Order: sequence, then structure tokens, then C-alpha cells
Amino acid sequence: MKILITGFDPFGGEALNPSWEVAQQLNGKKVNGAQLVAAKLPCVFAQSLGALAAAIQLHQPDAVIALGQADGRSDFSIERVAINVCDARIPDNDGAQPVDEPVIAQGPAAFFSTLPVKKIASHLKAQGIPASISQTAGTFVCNQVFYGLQHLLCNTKVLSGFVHVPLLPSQAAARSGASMASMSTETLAQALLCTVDVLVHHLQGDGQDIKIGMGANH
Ligand code: PCA
Repeated sequence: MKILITGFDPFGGEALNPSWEVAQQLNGKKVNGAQLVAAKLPCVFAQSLGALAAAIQLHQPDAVIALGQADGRSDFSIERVAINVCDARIPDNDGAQPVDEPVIAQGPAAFFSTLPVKKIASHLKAQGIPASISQTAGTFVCNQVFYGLQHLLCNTKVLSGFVHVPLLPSQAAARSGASMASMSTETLAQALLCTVDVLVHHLQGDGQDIKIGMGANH
């Protein structure tokens, strides 16, 4: 079994991106019989989906976990849904700032994650790692990659989804107030390994997610 983990280049003036810091740390590791491979995606609307498709083509994974940085989020934030819109709050790393453009012309409004999001969140919480289900991946490059990923794999057996991770402590130290939320690379790596563990069991089991309430007001 092979699991592809993607992370992003730094963006928005940051020197690093926690999503890639943790993805590259796990590259090449074997967990419970699952081979982990990592790929870095550019934070560029015009390039991210091509790089994602190339990594999937190269590695032929059984599951894909795409990661991205989310300023101000305080936990391992498992995304439920990707929407077919790009509405960039800031320019991407190439200076592009699309407004109200579809990710895929004529595509459906949204795709759900095919990862067992509730199993993952509850397992992480049971391990003492802050985690939750998020109802929005935003409208920047992360949502674009999430939507493109689900669109690419929607008629396959490959499971896929997206997780937003907090800033690293070194990044958060430069912020103030609620946007100082952070998670260490050690905890991020532990969270990802737990996620892989859940996925391995899920792929070997009945493939059903659990039904427990984890709804939110936003
Ligand atoms: N986070 C951005 C794009 C790249 C990343 O790591 C986002 O949330 O869209």
C-alpha cells in the first residue's frame, strides 16, 4: 500500500510551510505496511494541479493526503468539502489572484473528501492530538488542489482528501492574538502518522466512516 502526502511551498511572505516540513519528514517511511511518499506543490494556481497530477501518475498511490497551512487554525483540521471556486485573498507565488473562477469549468459545485474524516478526527483526539472536521478549505490554492484532487480521483478507488495544519511555533511567534495558534512539527508528524494508521485499517476494513456528531456552526 502506498500513501502520497503532499505539502506546499511557502507563500504569503513566509520562509517555510508546515505542510511541506511535515510531509518531507515522513517521505520514504514505512508505517504499518504503508509506504509513504511526499511531493511538494507550488502555491501557484496555474501550476499546482499539474504538479499534483504528475505526482499521482508517478507514485500510483492507494490514498492521497494533501496538506496545507492555515493561519489561525489551532488544530489538525480535516477538510470535509472542496468547492469549485477560486477567489484569492492574496496573490499566489506567481502574482496571480483569480476572483470567482471555477477550479474546473463545468465541474460540480463541490466534492466531499473520501477519507474517513470522522474516524481520523476521533482517533487523533483519543491520542491527545487536537483535531476537528472543517467545513471549508477556503477559496485559495489549497481548496483548488483539494477540488482538483477529488475531481481527478472521483471515478477511482484511490481515497483522497485535504488537511489544513496550523502554523509552526516559529511562524506564530511573529503574529499576535488568535493568529498565534501553532502546532510543533513533532505533533504534526504524530498526527499524520495516526492518520496513516487509520487509513491503513480503513483500507483493510469495511471502508465505512463512523457516524458521530462533529458538526460546527461555521
Ligand atoms: N495554504 C494555502 C495555500 C498553500 C497553503 O499551504 C491555502 O490554505 O489555500
